[in-house]
Amino acid sequence: LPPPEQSAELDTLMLIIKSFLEHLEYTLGKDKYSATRHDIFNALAYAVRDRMVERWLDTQQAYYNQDPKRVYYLSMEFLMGRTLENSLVNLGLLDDFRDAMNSLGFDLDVLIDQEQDAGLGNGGLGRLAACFLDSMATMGIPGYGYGIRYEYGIFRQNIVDGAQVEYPDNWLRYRNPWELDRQEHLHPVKFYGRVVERKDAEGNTIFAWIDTEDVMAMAYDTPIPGFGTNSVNTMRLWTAKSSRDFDLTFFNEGNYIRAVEKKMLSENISKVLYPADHIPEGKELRFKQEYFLASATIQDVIYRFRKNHSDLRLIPDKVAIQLNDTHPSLAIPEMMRLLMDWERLDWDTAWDITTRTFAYTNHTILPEALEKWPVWFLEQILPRHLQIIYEINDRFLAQVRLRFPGDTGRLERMSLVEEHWERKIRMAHLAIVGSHSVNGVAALHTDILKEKVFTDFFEMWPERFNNKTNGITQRRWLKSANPDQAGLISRAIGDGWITDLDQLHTLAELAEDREFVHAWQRVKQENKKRLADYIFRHNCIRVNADSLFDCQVKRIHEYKRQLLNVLHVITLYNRIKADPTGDFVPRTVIFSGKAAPAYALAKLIIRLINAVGDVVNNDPDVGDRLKVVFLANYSVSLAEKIFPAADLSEQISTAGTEASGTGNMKFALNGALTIGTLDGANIEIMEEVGRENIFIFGMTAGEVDELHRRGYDPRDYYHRIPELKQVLDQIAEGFFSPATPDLFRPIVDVLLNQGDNYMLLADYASYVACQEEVSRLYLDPDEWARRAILNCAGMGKFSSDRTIAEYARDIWGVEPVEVRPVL
Ligand code: 26R
Repeated sequence: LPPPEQSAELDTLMLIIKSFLEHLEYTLGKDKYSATRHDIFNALAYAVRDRMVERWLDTQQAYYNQDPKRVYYLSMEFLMGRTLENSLVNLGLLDDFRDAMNSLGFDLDVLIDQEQDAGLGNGGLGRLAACFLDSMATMGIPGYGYGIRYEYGIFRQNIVDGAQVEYPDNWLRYRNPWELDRQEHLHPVKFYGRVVERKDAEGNTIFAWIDTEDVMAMAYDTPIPGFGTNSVNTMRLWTAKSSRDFDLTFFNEGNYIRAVEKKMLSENISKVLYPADHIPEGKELRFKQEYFLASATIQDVIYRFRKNHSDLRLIPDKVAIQLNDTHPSLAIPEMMRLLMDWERLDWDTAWDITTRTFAYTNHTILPEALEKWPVWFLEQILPRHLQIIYEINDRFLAQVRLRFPGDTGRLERMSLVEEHWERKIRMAHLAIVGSHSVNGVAALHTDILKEKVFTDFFEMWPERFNNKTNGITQRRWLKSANPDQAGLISRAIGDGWITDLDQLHTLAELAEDREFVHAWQRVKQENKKRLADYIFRHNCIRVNADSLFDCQVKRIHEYKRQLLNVLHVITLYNRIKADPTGDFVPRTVIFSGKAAPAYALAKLIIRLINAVGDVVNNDPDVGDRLKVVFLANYSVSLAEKIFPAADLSEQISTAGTEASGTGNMKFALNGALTIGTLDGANIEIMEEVGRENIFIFGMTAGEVDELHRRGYDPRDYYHRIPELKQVLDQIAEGFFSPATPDLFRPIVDVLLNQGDNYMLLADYASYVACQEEVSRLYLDPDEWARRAILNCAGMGKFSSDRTIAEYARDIWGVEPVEVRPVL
């Protein structure tokens, strides 16, 4: 770089161009003849990264010098999506880079749209982690994301003959320009082996975990720039590298190929993200991944702490560790192991440090999604940790016995060990006992944790339980994803909302302003046209951009009830067929979402959606009054195209099952109205936007419980509601699958003969009636827009900035650090 006097004179534009060209030539070794589109993207990305690195180093230096308390966010998933546009937005360089690339003959928007998503997550939990990183950086909170650098992220979903087909997501193929490998940050992670007891010089017992197979964890760092600040935080992802020990043990045996094979196998740990979402996997490799993250991270945390401190008892004053669900909860026994076996602290001291450092967030109450690992996994793979977990359990149960003498049922319920025919460790119990804070992710969810899922623990430690309602970052989900709506808002109320979302409240006054309302409608219309184009290009379906865009986008799961939506679609279809010349409010029903590859029923639901689409979309009686679209490969970048174009947001889970939801917030922020149940954060959205500005239907969580208690028979509804019966009979009898009439029978079977666990039939009538209200309102575009504006105006609470401020204050005890640029 030229000296500062000179660089100040050089036009910003010229500097960007120079930097881009230098990277193309010297980093990538390409010229204008040989550069591929990937080279162009990568050269651009490096030019952007350079502009983060200085602030990054300044930030890390400031943290080192000021030595504030730091937060470590441990997560098996970080669903980051694309990085280029977000970095430019947060650095305030979007326009400069657009101009610079323009002058070279490139369209920045095309380059932005060319980036591969970093899809290192399944859904809500992983995307929440990504939003939290953005908020921590923006607010200047010294936070680190720690995770795994999977070589393959969430699978790519293709739709072939209506069915989901999975392909590997080889996201690193054209290199990842955002990361820096840190060859020097290496930690050994041990597996297998055995534990022996020895005596030290003073006669104390020491536990040695020996004869282990070690894998090295190597760090890759990605800068996380805050918006409009000098703070740039770090996301550190671990990759598995074979250790030299493999060479020693196996190469000495003289079998070269077997030795190389062993080395390769050890690197499999970070190969692939498990695509399970809410469905149990129970696989040894997944268990190893979880320990790999836990061990490498805790070693790193202690190493960083030790750079400034010698007294380990100060760890809780300088370190907060947040567990994103139980997936990284082996970090608790790992911390105990390191403090005792390596640092030689006694149990009580180590336990005090550990519990004051850890905090646990629960993200689901579905029983099948609560992690339990077979004891024999630990016996074989982590024998020392099993000892420690047993000791934690013994001491814990002794406490329970003191508090609740004679209550053996309680002991059984609370034990970390589930004693069935296969003994298992209950990871949530471990996380609760080893933490000082347990939180749910929406008010209702936290209440359910206290009153139903972890009642015994709540009775023992009520002060440990707290709520942190989820949030989303408005930088990505409004400013970048929906620049036209963002621009309209900023022209009307200024751009303070970008870092203070509560300022959207001011929009409420404009909901009555004719000019603003019309501008709002034009923005939505343009967004819908863009999505209609996308649909035509990808699905060859022409949709009416004036129709109501009715969207349900999220993982496919029975509890989220995409099926209920399908039942409504078929009902509409039948109504049109029964009265082909009748007046119907035109709708385009859009679905998108992946099913876990092993979740047969979820995959069948995808086939049903596409089969219904085939019938509906090709029926001349229907015309453009109803279309059904399934958009393949739902991802962060596809979501960024859907939310801005949505009129209606479907949030229709059975009350009491969706912990929070975050898509619900993204839709409302982008001016969609919600049709939803009183579940998760929907309840809080209703409180913010007003009961009259949201479409609520169905049973409450209490009523769901009550109906279960009374005895629920879905067939009552089937026999009582003729339209419902017609729809179910059509599905069962092959109306949508004439070539294979029995194809969808299992779906109807689940609803009628297997108990309809998520009570679709009980909510059907109320849902259909509510959808009629939706259609009626859509006939009044100004009233619709007024309510949409009020929804957007009410979204202030749902910024992840608010969520993070609450974690920082109530759980972590951390404060923002001011980062002055070092000259
Ligand atoms: C262990 C394995 C089976 C597994 C279970 C569940 C793996 C992944 C999950 C995903 C869960 C934890 C999840 O993503 N939960 C979602 O978290 C979001 C963020 O808090 C919530 O908004 C959303 O309601 C919830 O389903």
